[in-house]
Amino acid sequence: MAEVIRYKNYIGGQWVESRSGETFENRNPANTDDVVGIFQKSNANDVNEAVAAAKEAFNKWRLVPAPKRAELLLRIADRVVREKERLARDMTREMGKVLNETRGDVQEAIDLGYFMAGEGRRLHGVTTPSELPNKFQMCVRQPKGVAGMITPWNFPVAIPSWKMMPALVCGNTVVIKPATDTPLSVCHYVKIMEEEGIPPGVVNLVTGSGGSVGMPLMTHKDVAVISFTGSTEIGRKVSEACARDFRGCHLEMGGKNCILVMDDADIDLAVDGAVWGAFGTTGQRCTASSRMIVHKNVIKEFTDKLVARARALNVGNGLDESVEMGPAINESQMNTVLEYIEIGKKEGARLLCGGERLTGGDYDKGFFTMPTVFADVTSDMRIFQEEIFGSVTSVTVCESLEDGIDLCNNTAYGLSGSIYTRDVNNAFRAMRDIYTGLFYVNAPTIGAEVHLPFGGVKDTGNGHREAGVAGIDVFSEWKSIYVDFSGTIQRAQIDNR
Ligand code: UN1
Repeated sequence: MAEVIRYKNYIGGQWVESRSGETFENRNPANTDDVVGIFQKSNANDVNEAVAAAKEAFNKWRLVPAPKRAELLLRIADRVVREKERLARDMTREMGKVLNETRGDVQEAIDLGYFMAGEGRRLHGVTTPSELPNKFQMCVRQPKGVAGMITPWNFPVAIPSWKMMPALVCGNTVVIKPATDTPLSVCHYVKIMEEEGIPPGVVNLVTGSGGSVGMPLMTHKDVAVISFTGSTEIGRKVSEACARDFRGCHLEMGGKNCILVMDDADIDLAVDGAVWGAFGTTGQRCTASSRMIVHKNVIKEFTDKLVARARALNVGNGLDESVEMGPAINESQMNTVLEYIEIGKKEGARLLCGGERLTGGDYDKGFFTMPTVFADVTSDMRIFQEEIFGSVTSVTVCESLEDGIDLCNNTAYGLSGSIYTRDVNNAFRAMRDIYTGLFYVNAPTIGAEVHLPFGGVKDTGNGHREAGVAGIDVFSEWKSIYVDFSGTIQRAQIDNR
């Protein structure tokens, strides 16, 4: 057996052990015999050191011209291109999703790196005339300072890149706490940044739990902004912790995303989308298609085809290229999924396929659940309302477009939605009336690209977006600058009236 590597924190340009003297082990969710690595079980002392290093580094980094900062991001992205396969393989080992998807995850970090590198030569603000003579005015973006990041396990490098790249290009310094289930990908990413020349203290990495690392980070007086992706339950705590000190706070939380299938849709295409949207990443995306709202005229055909496809999915270790769906991230997540399946059955939903843990042979070494489809799901059921984050989807009948739109909107969340239809009128009504931050026509609810804003409404977010130019807003403050070159006192709103 290969020796298990011990990974360290990265603070002030040094790889260091935690002050706690403790570590934790991380295992492959598809094969728990495979130890992915040993990581630092950090605490508030480590966070304090990382924030102090970031605060000091900010003094210089903020003055590096943005196009120069961008050149470094470009080099990092180029390097990630060269390391893509290694990063993807290790990500499959630590997270479980299949290789093609981890390659996509790494690609998303590359795309975002390139995009933000381009933004370094823009970082546009508005220049606008004054109401007074001989006066000039403009808006510039200023970095906020130390940016704290708490990232999830389902996109181990893509989501860290969505936060780190815009923060860095704006001139902020970073302290990142990756998910306890997936610290390895961020360790690799930060190592690449170090090797490509990120100055000491500009990026700091502290591994460990939400309670011991996340909490001290989000309550630290020297942290200017927190960017968090995770559950709505934890997001509420982050929001409260930041609110006390008016700390900037960007939250990206749960989803209960719908695919609305109309009776004029290409049903085979809709089924393709449903299978990918529901079972891609084992359903562990905030954008996963967890509710199919299907017109009564086509519900039988759609459901029969969906179930046949779900039953045929090849579930297993994502390192095997023929596998289509990997395991749940850990035992507790698997148990949550199995509990929701029991809840669905008790509520009277009809289980059409799946519904159990996969066992026997290699399955016993991982946390595998079957692709599961429930029918006869109604809007009062918990499996219709609550985010499951696993290989479970539900089918609900609708009578009409209006009824379908109402059902889609009947949730506390508002991340992603989709409609399958050939009728342009239906498509435009759904685009307008389904209340989400992302929307797709004739495609499932997953698959956002990095140059458009990503995020949601209602309990999914708190009004911010990441990725796209909008992602820069989280990490910069507007400063409006007025230059009066008249040589006289000029009173706005008074002297020109
Ligand atoms: C997530 O759902 O947790 O849009 C992130 C997508 C990916 C990112 C998803 N590009 O599905």
